[in-house]
Amino acid sequence: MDKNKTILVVGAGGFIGGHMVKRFIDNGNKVIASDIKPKEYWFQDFEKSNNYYATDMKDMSNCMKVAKGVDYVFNMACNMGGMGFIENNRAECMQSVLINTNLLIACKEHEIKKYFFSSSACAYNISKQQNTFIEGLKEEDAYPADPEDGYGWEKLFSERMCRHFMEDYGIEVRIARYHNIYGPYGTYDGGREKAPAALCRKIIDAKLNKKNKIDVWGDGEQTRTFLYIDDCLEGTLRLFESDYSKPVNIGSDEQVSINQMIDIIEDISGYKNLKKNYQLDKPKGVRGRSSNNDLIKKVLNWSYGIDLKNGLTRTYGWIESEMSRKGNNINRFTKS
Ligand code: GKE
Repeated sequence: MDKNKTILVVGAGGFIGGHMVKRFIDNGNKVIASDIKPKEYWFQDFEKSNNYYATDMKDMSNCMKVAKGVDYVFNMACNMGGMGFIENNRAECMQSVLINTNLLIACKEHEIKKYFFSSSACAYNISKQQNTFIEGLKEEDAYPADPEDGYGWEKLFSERMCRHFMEDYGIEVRIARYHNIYGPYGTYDGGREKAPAALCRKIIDAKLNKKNKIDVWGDGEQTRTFLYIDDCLEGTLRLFESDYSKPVNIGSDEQVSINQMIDIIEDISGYKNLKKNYQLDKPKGVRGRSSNNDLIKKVLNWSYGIDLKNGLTRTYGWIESEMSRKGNNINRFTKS
């Protein structure tokens, strides 16, 4: 990334956005960071950061103000979380379309020439995800369209908004479909957490409080792949620097059941043979999901490198240190 470019990261107070801001600051870029959360609730704090805005980017006037004078825009912002959140907040999730649309209009008005949009595996047709251990989803599997209700439709619609702003106004867009990104400095409690962090938290809590059982949503046989944050960032920046403007998977193809992931986390914790209370009424999402990485390998000549055991070891260690430091009054936000 050219360090002379000024970069706007929207969603800078969140998990992936926070890591992205740090990466750009370390690279020497001037970073404009914005998030709807008040600054004290941002997941990471950037002492050296140049300019940040705690403002609602669903509002057009805020987009016009914050985007003025930047070279690149990274839209990492949406109201989202794991299945526990997106299944119960569909209208909220759909409103993220305002962020993407108003940001693209601001790019057009300010003649900003390059734009990244963080899409999601939830854009994929759910009928192709009804079994466990499915074939990896290829980019064309998003059509015919039948994405995750609410959140998935917003992502798919916003992908097309990006495409048409490129076709009609010449804004170079880059679009990644993220497959369940996890790692330190993410949410691990409070309802927005995804499975990797949630299950790390539950096992750490069981270990700290000498419990012999954890709650698991569904029957534990549902399968997923999970991508560690460092690979997510690397893939995103390589994609941004490439000349490929259609949606592309950024995910892992190391597909595991939730029960298998729990076994990995128990190995990491040393606290094993926990009983599992399977809560069949909890949000489950699709039965199976995995990323096919043929296209990203072809386009970028790159693939992820951190496997699930390695990524979970780092994530578990961070959550354990946070929980030990804060006791059980879990605070979802921390300073880097
Ligand atoms: N969140 C969570 N918490 N999930 C659990 C838990 C728990 O304590 N126990 C078991 N699970 C199961 C869920 O029922 C689901 O079947 C699976 O783990 C993964 O749940 P998840 O990580 O919350 O979210 P999903 O992979 O189903 O969907 C997420 O996909 C991402 C893109 O790959 C979405 O929620 C978005 O975060 C995003 O689109």
